[in-house]
Amino acid sequence: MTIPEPTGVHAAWLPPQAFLAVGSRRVFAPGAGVIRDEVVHACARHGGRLADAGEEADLVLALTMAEPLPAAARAVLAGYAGAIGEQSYLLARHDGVTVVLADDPAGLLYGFFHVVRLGEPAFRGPRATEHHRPAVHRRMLDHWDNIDVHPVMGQVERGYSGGSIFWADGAPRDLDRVRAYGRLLAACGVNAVAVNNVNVHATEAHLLTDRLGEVAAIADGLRPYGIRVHLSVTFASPIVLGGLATADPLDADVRAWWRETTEQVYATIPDFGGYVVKADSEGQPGPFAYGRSHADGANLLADALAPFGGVVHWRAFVYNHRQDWRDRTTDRARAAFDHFAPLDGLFRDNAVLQVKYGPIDFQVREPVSPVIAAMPRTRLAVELQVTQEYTGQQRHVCYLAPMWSDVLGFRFWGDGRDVAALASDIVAVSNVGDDPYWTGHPLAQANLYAFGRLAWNPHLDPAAVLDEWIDLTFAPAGDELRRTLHAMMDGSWRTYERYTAPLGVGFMVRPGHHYGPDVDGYEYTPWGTYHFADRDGVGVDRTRATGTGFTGQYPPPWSQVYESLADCPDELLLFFHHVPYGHVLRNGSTLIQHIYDTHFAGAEEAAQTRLLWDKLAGSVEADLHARVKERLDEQVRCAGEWRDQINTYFLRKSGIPDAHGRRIH
Ligand code: GCW
Repeated sequence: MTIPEPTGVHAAWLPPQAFLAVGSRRVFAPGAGVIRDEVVHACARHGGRLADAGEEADLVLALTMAEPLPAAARAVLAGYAGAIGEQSYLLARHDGVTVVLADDPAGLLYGFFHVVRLGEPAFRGPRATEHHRPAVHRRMLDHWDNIDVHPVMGQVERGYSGGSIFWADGAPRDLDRVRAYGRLLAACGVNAVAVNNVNVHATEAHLLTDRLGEVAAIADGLRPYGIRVHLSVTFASPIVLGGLATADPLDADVRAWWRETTEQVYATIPDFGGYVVKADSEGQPGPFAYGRSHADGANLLADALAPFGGVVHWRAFVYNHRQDWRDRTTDRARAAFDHFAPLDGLFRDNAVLQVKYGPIDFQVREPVSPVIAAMPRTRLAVELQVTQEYTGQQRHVCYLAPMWSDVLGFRFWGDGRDVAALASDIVAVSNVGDDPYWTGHPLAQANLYAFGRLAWNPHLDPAAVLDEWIDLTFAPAGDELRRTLHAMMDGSWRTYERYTAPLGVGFMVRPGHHYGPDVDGYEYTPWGTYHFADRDGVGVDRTRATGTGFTGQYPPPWSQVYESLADCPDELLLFFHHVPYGHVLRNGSTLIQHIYDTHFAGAEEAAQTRLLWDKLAGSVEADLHARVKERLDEQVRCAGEWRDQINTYFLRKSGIPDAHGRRIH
């Protein structure tokens, strides 16, 4: 097989130069497959070569069961007591040889890319044996791709990188791009992909049956990279595709239909991963129509998948999107917990409840969803959003790894277990499309890379992950480029937070497309995303004492911390409390002054970011520089718009002037 390097498509974090250290060595890589191809390719470019058995090598990449193993590898294995395990690898230096050993091809592939990432240092000095294994078994990207171009959402729902890499003009695309994607994902540790939108429209429903061949082709493209394919299905499939009168999960014909259909799927794709389901959510069909629970719904599919080792990812994003804004007792933040916590223990082992990281919807700042703490007897997936729906839509620089690191490292209790430890899968909505840079904004590639790396090891430092990405993508990256990219990206999530909705209150975006400011855009709509600003204050009272009681969904100490106006962290204040403008924050500023200050500062930071990039003209590739520059121009414009709309809105509401007398309109 050749290395997929589609023409006209940016190499992202796998440019030829990133393979210099490996490709200039003598490499012993027995066995056919992707790794051997990679080594041959890299060596042809950089002057190294494949070593034969018995020959001296600088790098050994071998499965533990390979025969014969070179002496260095045998020594490393003999010196290591434990088992290596699935998807895992040992890395060591012995007698001047760098050794990677794994029990399975996936583990070896991850080990190979680890050596690529390390570059020259992988071949220097001694290195005691390191055992690398992923924190969670499944690290998955969900595509919200449609086959058809949806009249409102386009081809990729919430996609900001062009069309789908899987389909164009209603038909499957050439697989080269898919293979290149698989290669990039393997290099950052992702091992599962759901290929289509969770809002399953009429055409896409057929991927489960008569268009299954298209899914099989994608699976063929991704399989060599250790990636399994999953499919979003509509809960109404028995009706829509099977001609049955019902989709009732307890109906015998419905159960038989899913069983037989799933058998066909596995007959076509033996390593198929499973189904993803958005049910009873934003208009999608689900078990409620039949008076059944979401456990009934999920278990129906889990039972059909179980004989083949498949899983169903059942999304917990269930809420009333037709609520009356006048009704202050309904709180969208409560919905997932209210629906699902009572069902803990009722889901099958191969049903994975997929929970968005926050209780509302991928906002720039939310508390961690209390559902994650409430379901100890249920397998959970934590869902992140790499596509920047609410974080600048890949027009703004917004490096999200610091946010994900906070979320995955959050501890509900004092016992050391963090969110990552509670999750069996880590999932995110992909930000990739058929754009030549993959992600629209070239710097948004870093989010995709960082997602994979943090899903592999949630405790990695986001700045160190950024360094990895810089070193690979811009190999060889000079100090100035590295410093500048850190200055632009490390704090970019907080910068975005500063110029958009304040202190966890969320939304304030234009309804529909969700880009740019519109403070009251959602205030009198049925969507449940309100800020309740009036002349005296702003924020949502979610306390047990006087509000919606959402704070009670957290275990102590958080149920108390969030309940208390004095103890609630500033950055989440307006998520949990309705607060007067004169309220003094823990940082010493009044609420209103904090709003003004952060919005002036955030917009200014965006302008500084653009200046930093301007200075890099000539030191990065011209097209890439121009693409980022064009996006930064828009970010600066948009950040100014946010600053002015938010500050003006609150000045007019409160009548309280800015202490520094800056211009507010
Ligand atoms: O954030 C919202 C998006 C919808 C999306 C939904 C979901 C796929 O605005 O476009 O639908 O979340 O997560 O299901």
